[in-house]
Amino acid sequence: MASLYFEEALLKSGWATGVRIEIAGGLITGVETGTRAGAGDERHAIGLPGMPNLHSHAFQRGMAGLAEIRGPDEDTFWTWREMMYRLALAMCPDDVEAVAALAYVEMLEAGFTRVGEFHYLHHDRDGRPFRDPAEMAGRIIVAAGETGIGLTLLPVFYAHGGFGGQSPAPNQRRFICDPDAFGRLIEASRRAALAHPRSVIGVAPHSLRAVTPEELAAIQPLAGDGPIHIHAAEQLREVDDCLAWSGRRPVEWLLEEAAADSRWCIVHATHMTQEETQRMAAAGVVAGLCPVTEANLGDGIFNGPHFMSSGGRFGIGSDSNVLVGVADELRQLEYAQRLHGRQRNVMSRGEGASTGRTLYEAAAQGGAAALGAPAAVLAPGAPADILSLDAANPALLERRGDRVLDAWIFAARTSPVDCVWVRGRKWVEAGRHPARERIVARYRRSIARLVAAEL
Ligand code: NGQ
Ligand code: ZN
Repeated sequence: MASLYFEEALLKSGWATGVRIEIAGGLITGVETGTRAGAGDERHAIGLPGMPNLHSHAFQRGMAGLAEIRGPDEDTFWTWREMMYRLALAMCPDDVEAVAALAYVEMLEAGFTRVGEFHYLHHDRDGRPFRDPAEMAGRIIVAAGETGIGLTLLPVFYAHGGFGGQSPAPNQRRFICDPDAFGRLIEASRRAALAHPRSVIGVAPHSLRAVTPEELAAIQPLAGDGPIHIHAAEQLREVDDCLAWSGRRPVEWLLEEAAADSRWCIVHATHMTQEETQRMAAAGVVAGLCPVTEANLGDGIFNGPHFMSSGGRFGIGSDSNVLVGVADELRQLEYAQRLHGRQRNVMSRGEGASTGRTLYEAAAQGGAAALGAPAAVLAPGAPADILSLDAANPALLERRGDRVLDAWIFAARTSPVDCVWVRGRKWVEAGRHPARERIVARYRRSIARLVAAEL
């Protein structure tokens, strides 16, 4: 048993001072407030629940910053995707493990304590399945285990290159399964995940572009009690193609035909009508918002005000991992809303409520739900997924309570994340992961080869 002492901490019931948190077996077993530190307590300034990262394609960290050069024609999401596919086609299992480990170190150092890995790079470079269908999934599991981040693995079902069962393109060959092969992949992934305790396995139909309604119905039960994630309505072209195919918009289609509910996470959900927004919120679907990537890819702006006023749930994801940061995602989310609506404090709960606090708590709750994980709160019975902030960071000086969150998210030049615990084990100290050096060195070898060969 260990105990942590925080001068102030954000508990389920709100901010408290003089907080002792007892931990045993990876869980929070006791929370005392208004108390002094005990002799053996490890002392910290500010305590927060760890943040779930509900949507990641870890391998894409390898191309971060490489797709910012203008091409011959208009640059779009679709031209970015061509470059992303070149990276995907170049990577061997060792590369995937090396790049994922770096991405997960960066996530932990940023304050993310669990990742939802939307994993679709299944097969060998020529498109042939590996002898072990979970060869690549296993590399994700090893990277998560090695770095300590909690894992919700979302093996992706991908069968088509466009709406209505179109054939996949040759450069999508590493992603493609039929429902039977996908069943074997899920089974093998479940076995491999036994190596990383408390990982959760869900199912991720890639998008309505990549699956038919029949396939969607066939794979859904493979999720068991786990979550179901899908990309939808990220780009206007996808909305138009979906309308042409079905007469309905992607989110509308998912709510009506797939009965998307609180087990579902719709990733992006960028382009929705007011009615879709309200219905998605009412259905309890979690919106998987990835504001930094959505800005980087030129996707559009989520209908934040209407979704929030309809009681919608959301979490944040670092998606392409072009830049990994808790504060970066939350700030970008709010700033896009401000620029769009020409207002301030758009995502705040209401008069007198801090925008930083509203964003942080909503994303922690929605993210945990979407990852099939226990609630992300500091309370007895919850996993001891915790982060501490450095109160000596200049941005945080003389800030207390909600103002700490506002300062971190909107005003800190350097990250104030100090220590990060996952299931009671400290994986980040003084802002650094202990294996960072070794993991960066391995990443450097992989990326040197990949850039020389393909990018
Ligand atoms: C992905 N990423 O699966 O990695 C997608 C791009 C697609 C984002 N949408 C590929 N951010 O949607 O076809
Ligand atoms: Zn994605």
